[in-house]
Amino acid sequence: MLILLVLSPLFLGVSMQRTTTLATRRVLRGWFPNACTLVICAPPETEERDQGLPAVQELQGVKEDINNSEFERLETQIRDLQTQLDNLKASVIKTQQVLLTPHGVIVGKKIFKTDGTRGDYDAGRASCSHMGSTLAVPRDAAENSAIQQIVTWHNAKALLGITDMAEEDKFVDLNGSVIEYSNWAQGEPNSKGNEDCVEMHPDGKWHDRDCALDWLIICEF
Ligand SMILES: [Ca+2]
Ligand SMILES: [Ca+2]
Repeated sequence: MLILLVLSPLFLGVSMQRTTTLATRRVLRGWFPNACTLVICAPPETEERDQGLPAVQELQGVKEDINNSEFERLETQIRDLQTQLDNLKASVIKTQQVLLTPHGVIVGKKIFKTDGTRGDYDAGRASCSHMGSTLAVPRDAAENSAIQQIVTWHNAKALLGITDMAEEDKFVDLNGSVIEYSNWAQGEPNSKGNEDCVEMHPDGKWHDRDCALDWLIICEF
């Protein structure tokens, strides 16, 4: 009886602590089989859980508040970054326009440019690719006119990014798509010999020619 009186505060203390684990209680019960009457004084397991629920909900609410706050902060950061990116893009385009003048021509969203490089079809493709661009392909009269300006300045004939290498008389761009705009000179294309490439003359007209010839290389950006 004396032992039980001495141990009572211990068991009561243990039962009142939420951090006491079920495993700990099982061990204590194993040590003192008769102490079950004391342990039963502790709140039943279900009662403990019920009392704990409001605290968990409160914590969950705090967690959600933090998450929402973090989400809003990230949203604001993304918007700021998007604005900075848009400004940077506009700045780059403007810089290109300045740097290209008077060596390039801007038409719509396209820029046609040459650095005076000359070469055949393979060299021309490689040269433009080296600058992160492709051979010029006029898609309409305005673009054709823009390229013609450059051709006239250089008083040369320029290579276009158009061929009928894959299928005779089927002229495609560098992506393999059949061209929808053309400005052939009278009698062209006539595929004399082996003419699978296209050149532009100073008058803006197109001629199919041998791809091994030497042309002014104009790239588009
Ligand atoms: Ca041909
Ligand atoms: Ca021809």
